Amino acid sequence: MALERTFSIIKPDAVAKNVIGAIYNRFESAGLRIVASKMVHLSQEQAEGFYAEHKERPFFGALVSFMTSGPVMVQVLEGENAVAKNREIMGATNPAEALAGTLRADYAESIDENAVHGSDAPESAAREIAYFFSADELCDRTR
Ligand code: IDP
Repeated sequence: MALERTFSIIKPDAVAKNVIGAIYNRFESAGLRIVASKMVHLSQEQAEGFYAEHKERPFFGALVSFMTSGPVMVQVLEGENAVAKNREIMGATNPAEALAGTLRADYAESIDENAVHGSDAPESAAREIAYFFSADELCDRTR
């Protein structure tokens, strides 16, 4: 299995609930290593650019407004099968459909405010990592 990197956001609702550490613990317990991390308060331009693929969706305005409503934690996670593993830890987009024990089942209130983001494929992971981090901010933790 290949060592992979994925991009993750702890969204404003989960930051406000003060569960950053609890969520990091889930990542680490599942064998994912944090290789870059920072707290940012997204500008409208940053949020719109990040979610550009959803520009035509009816929920786009609400999504951008939510994502800029408070600070988020952005991080790069590394491990075997990191993209799929993080999606599994997160649970379904709609917390009402998320399996018990997933982050969204435990920390999200609704599909609009669903606690975490995680890349859905290695290609989007590479794009999303580069959107927030320069190459020299990514640490080597393989040794
Ligand atoms: P994902 O975050 O599980 O990958 P996406 O389909 O990529 O889900 O959607 C991105 C984000 O847009 C979701 O996490 C959620 O916050 C929001 N979203 C998606 N679908 C809906 C919807 O039907 N209503 C409101 N918000 C939605």
